[in-house]
Amino acid sequence: MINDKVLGIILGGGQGSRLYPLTKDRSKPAVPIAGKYRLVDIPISNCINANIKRMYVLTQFNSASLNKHIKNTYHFSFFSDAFVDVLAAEQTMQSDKWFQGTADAVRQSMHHFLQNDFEYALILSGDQLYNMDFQDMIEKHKKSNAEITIATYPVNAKDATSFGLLKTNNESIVTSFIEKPAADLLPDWTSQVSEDMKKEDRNYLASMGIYIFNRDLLITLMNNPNTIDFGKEIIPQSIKKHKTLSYQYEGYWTDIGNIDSFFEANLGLTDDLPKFNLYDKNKVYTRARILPTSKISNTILNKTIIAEGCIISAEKIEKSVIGIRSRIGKETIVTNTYMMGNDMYESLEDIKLIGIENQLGIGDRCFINNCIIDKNCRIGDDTRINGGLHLKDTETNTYLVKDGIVVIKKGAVLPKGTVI
Ligand code: ADQ
Ligand code: ADP
Repeated sequence: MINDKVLGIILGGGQGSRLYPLTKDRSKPAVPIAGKYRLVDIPISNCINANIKRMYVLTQFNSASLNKHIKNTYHFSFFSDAFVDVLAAEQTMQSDKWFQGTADAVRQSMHHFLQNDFEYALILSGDQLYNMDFQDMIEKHKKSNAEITIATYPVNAKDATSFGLLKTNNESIVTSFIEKPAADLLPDWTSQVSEDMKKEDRNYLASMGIYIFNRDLLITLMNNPNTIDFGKEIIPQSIKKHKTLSYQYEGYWTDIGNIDSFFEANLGLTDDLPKFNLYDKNKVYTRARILPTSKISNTILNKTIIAEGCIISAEKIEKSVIGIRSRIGKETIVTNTYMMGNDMYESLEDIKLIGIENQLGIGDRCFINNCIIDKNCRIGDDTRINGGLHLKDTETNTYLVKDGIVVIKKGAVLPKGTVI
């Protein structure tokens, strides 16, 4: 089968500064999403669903939670050659530098990749939410005899400047490419798109940052140490020399690279018909935890996702995602919030020792709106957090406000009666 010849390479993230403070203590691929998953589960699951079972996750720094998650989640049969390996920027005899960019990350890891038998490298971004059929993309790549294939997505003029844009000929072969053009250059970059896309004014063809490279070409390209990024150098320099196919995708796809888009993507899962469907025959894999079911008393729930192992006595939870092992106290109202949950339960003895008012989770009579609560937070009774654009961007030891969204930092303790 063709996909036995594919190696998945997941770009797990640079400094992750756009997702700070969620990336303060963990690498970007380990950031929790959708109540029970990690960011890295999305590209890995897309690969597994396409029968691509050998993957590397490249990350700028190693974090205990990423390694633990990968180790505990992706164990394959003894008889299989499948694996998911994390490669963190490392010092070697050749290089003492962190990954300088996406191509540099791949270059510095080539010696690991080349230990495998593969014909195609599928290079993926680690911070996108989507469900794409890589099998079809690989088949089209092979059939067209391309050396590179770029997955592409029609976008509107407002979004177009944030992406690499390309133009193709009638055979979907890429003829020109520009990385994140200035707005005044946009009129030159419209493309032929389907009638449906035209109706939505999505007339620009954006690179999704998802690439297939033939093995030999990737080796050649990586031999040039002056190229740092795929978008800035490799792709623009390659299209004239190497046949590059555009593989157009029109399903749901979103970048979750900053706090605002991360928040929207999570809350979007609570829609009646979410654009990203977790209830699909294509599974999204994550760690199989042995957790009890959630226990809920006296709570009005509306458009809310609740993961396993929660103990909830709130008055109301609306348009929110409540992660594993969350605890929410009596008469509390939670709206438009992503609560990541907890890594552990506390015993009654623990709680007695630290004081009932300091236990994990959200206390009684709280009001929480427009908020991301990272793992293992302790939010005291009568706390009021009302996020929104009336709040200025700011940061304290326990929280950060970005674009009106209040992010409570991992492990933060908010004393009783805190007001934000
Ligand atoms: P960007 O997303 O802006 O544009 P970039 O910041 O290079 O590109 O990130 C691509 C992916 O690689 C992200 O998942 C990121 O986390 C990861 N990454 C970045 N630096 C890394 C490093 N040093 N080590 C490991 N991983 C790293 C790219 C393309 C555009 C395209 C968009 C689509 O350059 O042409 O339109 O993706 O989102
Ligand atoms: P997840 O359950 O989201 O996959 P992790 O595996 O990162 O999260 O974290 C759960 C882990 O937290 C447990 O496996 C355990 O090792 C660790 N843990 C358990 N008790 C505590 C504690 N009291 N403080 C911090 N971490 C703990």
